[in-house]
Amino acid sequence: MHTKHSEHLYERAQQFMPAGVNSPVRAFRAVGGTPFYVASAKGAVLTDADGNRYVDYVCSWGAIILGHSHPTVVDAIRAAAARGTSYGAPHEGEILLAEEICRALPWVEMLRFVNSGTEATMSAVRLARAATGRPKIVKFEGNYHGHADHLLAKAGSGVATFSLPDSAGVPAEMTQHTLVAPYNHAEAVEALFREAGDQIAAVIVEPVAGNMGVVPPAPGFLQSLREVTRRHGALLIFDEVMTGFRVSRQGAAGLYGVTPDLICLGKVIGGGLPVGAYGGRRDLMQLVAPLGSVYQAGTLSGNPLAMAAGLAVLRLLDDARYTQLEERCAQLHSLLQEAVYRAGVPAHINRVGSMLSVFFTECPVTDSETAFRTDRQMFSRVFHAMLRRGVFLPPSALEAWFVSMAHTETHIERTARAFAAALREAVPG
Ligand code: HOZ
Repeated sequence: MHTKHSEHLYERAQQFMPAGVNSPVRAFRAVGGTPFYVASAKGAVLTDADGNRYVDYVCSWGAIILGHSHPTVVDAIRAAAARGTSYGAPHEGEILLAEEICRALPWVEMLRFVNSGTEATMSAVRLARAATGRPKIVKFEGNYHGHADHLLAKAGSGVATFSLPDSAGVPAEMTQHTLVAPYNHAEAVEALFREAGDQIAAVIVEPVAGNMGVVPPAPGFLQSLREVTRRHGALLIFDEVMTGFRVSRQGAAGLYGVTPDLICLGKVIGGGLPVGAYGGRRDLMQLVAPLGSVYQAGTLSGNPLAMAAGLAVLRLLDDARYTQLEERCAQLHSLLQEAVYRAGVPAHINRVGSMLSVFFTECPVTDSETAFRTDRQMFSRVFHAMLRRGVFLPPSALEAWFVSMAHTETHIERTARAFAAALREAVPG
């Protein structure tokens, strides 16, 4: 396997960008080795600068659901670009995407487009604080809501991957109003509300955790959050940046039948272009400037290319496609399960729809404590053994694998064969 060109690009990149990347996990520090540099992507396959091809389970961290370079999406972006790449003024494309999202998620009565998931969660929290007149928020250990100061407390994703306490540069005052509970522990949330209920503006949660690997909500957990927030006059915010339009057309809220007050979206709704959105109840969204006094703005918000790409994707996401995706992922799940069983390797596979994680551990993974106790060195060995066999997994044990609608049975079977061989190679001794 030739890696000369990627290695050279990595050398160059490190001179100009920290660790040669624009987002930490991409640098492979959690698994070791040198990241490859992507030359192109089509369907389920990435091609690197040396011409190596990989079946892709990163899928732009979930943003790519139809597969890379889907012709309808590429045409939509091309057509939009010909009409101008950014206006800083309203345009019909924003309305079309907003209508499509609100039709699919009826509890989203109004929304505001932003440029990333980080902006969406940051703005939703500001709105919740303004609506309730309360300062505190509750978040969960191992949930990651982007890199806003007040949300970097016991965060998942890169923060957890590198075992960072949180982040340098965040004064303690910034997180003084952030209360943290263990994920899936409803009684811990009750206790926080008993202590400070009249100070809590909102509970923000990944309804399916995807940033400590995939951890599904325990039965009744989301319902309990709905109930406790209502009882105390606080808001419930679902961070569905990963799960929105991915775990079902109605995201996790639809899948589990729990309606939040506010929702944060990103990834899939931008069709692979930078986008985010926050939305929900009309009375809350009417507090956003210029209707209300909650200030939030952005030059590239509602960008015409991102709107066009997102709309093209959402219009193609019909029930038949979700059913097929579910079948593919169930097939992948059972083949991976069979491989770990045959290899006699202790492992637990968590899956919700097209998000899954293989944890090398004896115990079921239900929260950050159990996720952080898994064998990450084993994961790193499997990661590299898979890479050598042409399969690209997320370069961290604490991230989700994403499957797209372009993954065929052949890709899945090939992945399973590579996984079985990778396990044989990775088991010590
Ligand atoms: N922390 C992001 C996934 N949970 C990774 C984003 C990226 O590297 O693109």
